[in-house]
Amino acid sequence: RSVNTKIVIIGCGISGISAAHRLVKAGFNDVRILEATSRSGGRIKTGRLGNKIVEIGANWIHGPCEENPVFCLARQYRLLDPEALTPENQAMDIGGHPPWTPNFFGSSGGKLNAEDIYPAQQMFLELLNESSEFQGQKGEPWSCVGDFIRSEVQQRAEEQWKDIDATSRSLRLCVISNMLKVECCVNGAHSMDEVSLGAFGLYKTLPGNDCTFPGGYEGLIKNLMSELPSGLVTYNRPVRCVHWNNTEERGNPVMVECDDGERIAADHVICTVPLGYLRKHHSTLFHPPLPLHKLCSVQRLGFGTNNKIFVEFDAPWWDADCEIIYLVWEDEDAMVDEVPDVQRSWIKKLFGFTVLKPTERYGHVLCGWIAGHESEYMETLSEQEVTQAVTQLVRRFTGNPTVTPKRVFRSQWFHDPWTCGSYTHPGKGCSEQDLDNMMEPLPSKGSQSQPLQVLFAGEATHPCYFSTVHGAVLTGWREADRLISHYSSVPCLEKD
Ligand code: 6YU
Repeated sequence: RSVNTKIVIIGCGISGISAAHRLVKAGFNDVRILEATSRSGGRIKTGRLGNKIVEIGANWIHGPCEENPVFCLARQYRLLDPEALTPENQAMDIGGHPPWTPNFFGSSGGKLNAEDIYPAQQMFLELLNESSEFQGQKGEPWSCVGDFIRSEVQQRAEEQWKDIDATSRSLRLCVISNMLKVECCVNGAHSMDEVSLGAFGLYKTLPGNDCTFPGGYEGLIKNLMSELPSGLVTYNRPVRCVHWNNTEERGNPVMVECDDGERIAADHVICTVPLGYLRKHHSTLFHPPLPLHKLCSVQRLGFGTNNKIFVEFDAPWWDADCEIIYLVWEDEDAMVDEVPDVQRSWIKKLFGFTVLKPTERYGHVLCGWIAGHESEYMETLSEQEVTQAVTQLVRRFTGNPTVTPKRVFRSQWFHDPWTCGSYTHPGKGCSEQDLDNMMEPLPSKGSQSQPLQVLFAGEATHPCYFSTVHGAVLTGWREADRLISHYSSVPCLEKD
């Protein structure tokens, strides 16, 4: 019944693929995906460091449980280690913070005593949980998570840490700076001062202890793609402009104009371009332009950068059971998550490393994490300059002047022209309404024109799982279902 309905999906990331999957299964047979690059997967991108598999983009299944579509698909395709499939793993409620075994190193060189660090970490985690409780209150009297955490730490330290000596107290405040930098990575934000306190609680976690894909995240993409009709995706075909409310093309309300000049008529377009791309190109990507309320939401939601720097060593300088390494700068007791002199000191923004496990599979490979403008600057440097900075950093924190990385490889998401950053966070002044506006189809409700001309999917359009792969999958399915139910409930609008 939907034979002649022309549907164009822009972007072959996981949300575009998920939408196509559902539409094809429901019987729509004129569905195509236009993808700017030569590959599928978008921000799911598996690469290699020597002969080791590394994730350049998405890393974990956050909250692998029955409700998580990525977990269910990965299980169906047999892409997971047995441990991730156990009921115990699915039931663990980690609240977004995996219980990794840490090592702490200080900038004066050498390991720090975990006992000296825990009180600060504990306080930080409590405050982070409290930050989620300001939902809908605009966060008053604080507008951002950074301000709230700083002011509360100051107050609580006076009460709870009054009997400790000045040096230990200063170290704890330096730990707070480190934790703020961790959160910048988690949120994909330059600073926690750019993350709305009132909207921080919008993000929801699922139960389950985060797991990885032993054969690479792209295995998920390959399996999904193999179930789509061949030729459904056109690669190297960037879309330049979506002409909606189009009166030129008789019968088809939308006309998609590609960079190479090709014009494709459609009844519906599902746009899945990343928020970073949308923020940069909205004025040329839509004609007529996006309605003002939608545009304001595109600007209010945040989209920052989080990059990885993989570093391989011949031998470990961390403990055998260590899963995460924190680097604490002992001159940062002002609770800062921004580096003042980016060009000279960008590396100070790197909070530390996660350890790639198991060792039998990966050898001694660390994944460094760096967010914000410092991360964007890092992208402009040569691989050699990055290697030099990382080498100096590790030598300083270990106090060992001979440690030398064997290989270094970093991601560059900000300069990826089709992504322009990493993922979405609730920017300052943002509310639930902004995410609702993001997913609202064009034309807006109440218009006399043909409905559902342009639909919006992609991680930035999920009301509570933005910034994740499972969020992206659900938005693709949501927009496919919107069209499926439109054609099943309004038969008079069918074109055949
Ligand atoms: C997750 C994880 N993870 C690390 C890093 C990154 C991301 N995420 P896509 O971009 O995939 O597809 C769009 C396509 O459109 C693309 O192919 C383009 O080429 C194409 N396109 C663009 N313009 C076009 C044009 N004009 N014409 C045609 N085509 C065009 N998610 O679940 N676990 O561990 C991580 C991580 C470094 C960069 C991640 C993770 C995010 C996911 O990768 C991402 O959401 C989805 O892949 C997006 O799919 P898509 O289809 O929407 O877009 C308050 C509070 C919040 C706290 N948040 C905490 C959550 C933690 C998030 N953590 C992420 C962490 C990591 C480490």
